[in-house]
Amino acid sequence: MTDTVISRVLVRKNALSRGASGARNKQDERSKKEQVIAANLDTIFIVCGLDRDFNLRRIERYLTLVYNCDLNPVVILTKADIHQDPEACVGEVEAVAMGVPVHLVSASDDTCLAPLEPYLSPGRTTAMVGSSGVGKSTLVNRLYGENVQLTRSTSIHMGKGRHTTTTRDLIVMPQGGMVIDNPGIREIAFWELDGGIEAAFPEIEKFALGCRFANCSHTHEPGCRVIEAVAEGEIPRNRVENYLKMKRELEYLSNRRHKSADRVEKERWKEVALQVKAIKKRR
Ligand SMILES: Nc1nc2c(ncn2[C@@H]2O[C@H](COP(=O)(O)OP(=O)(O)OP(=O)(O)O)[C@@H](O)[C@H]2O)c(=O)[nH]1
Ligand SMILES: [Mg+2]
Ligand SMILES: [Zn+2]
Repeated sequence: MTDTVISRVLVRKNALSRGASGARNKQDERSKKEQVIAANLDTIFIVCGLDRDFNLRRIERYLTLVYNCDLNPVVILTKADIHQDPEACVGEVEAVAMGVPVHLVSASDDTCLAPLEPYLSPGRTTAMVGSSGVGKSTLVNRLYGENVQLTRSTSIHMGKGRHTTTTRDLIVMPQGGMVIDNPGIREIAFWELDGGIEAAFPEIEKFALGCRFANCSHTHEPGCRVIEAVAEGEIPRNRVENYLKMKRELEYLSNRRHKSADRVEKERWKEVALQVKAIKKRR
């Protein structure tokens, strides 16, 4: 144990939250528990490897999560050295992450780190999220200039598919800023419903304004501008599918939470009614 004294607790300005993990396929359980990954953040690095990890739909999901928490995402594509055309991947990500900075990181090139320096300036806090093995800790070490975090290559005795980072670590960087290295995220469960979908899919929201029905579900309705846009190749079909899937999921979560809030309220009044009855009886 180290001798550490908490001298002051800062007010939480913002937080990156997700639904509690470990409740796979149990939406009900998951929707009851919030897991705060980190708080008081300036930037979220969504770290993806340009290997089998590369997946635009997953990036859209991360963006929705980050926007739901009203935070600023930056996409970091690692392992550019093992991809034949990393620039093409940057283009693909930029097409689904409108206006979000996208940076390439390659093990064989240190100049790629320079564009990341502004995120590390004094007073700034950046949290890293991404699957296990994408190179979050490797990136922390390279930015730090020293091996402060254990990485998969330095822990050779570890079995495949295991998480190398198992704790959430806040690292004060030599640049003056702070970086939070996280264990790999296996499942991006949502917690908040707060405009993330609209922010992550601005062009779909714009097309939706042209739908005939205000409550159009963009699945079968006549006069649906979104369905039209897909047919005309203006939006990729799988992007719309992902959008609809996440929208349903978030609405389900929100409904569930509101329903349980209603139930709590009802039970409270039931309790009050019983007390009133008891008082009346005593008289
Ligand atoms: N070729 C190549 N390999 C990389 C790069 N970045 C990281 N790696 C390798 O990817 C493996 C995983 O890196 P880590 O930094 O441990 O990954 P992590 O994201 O921290 O993983 P968890 O802690 O399990 O979440 C290691 O073997 C790294 O050497 C890169 O840019 N290029
Ligand atoms: Mg790690
Ligand atoms: Zn529609």
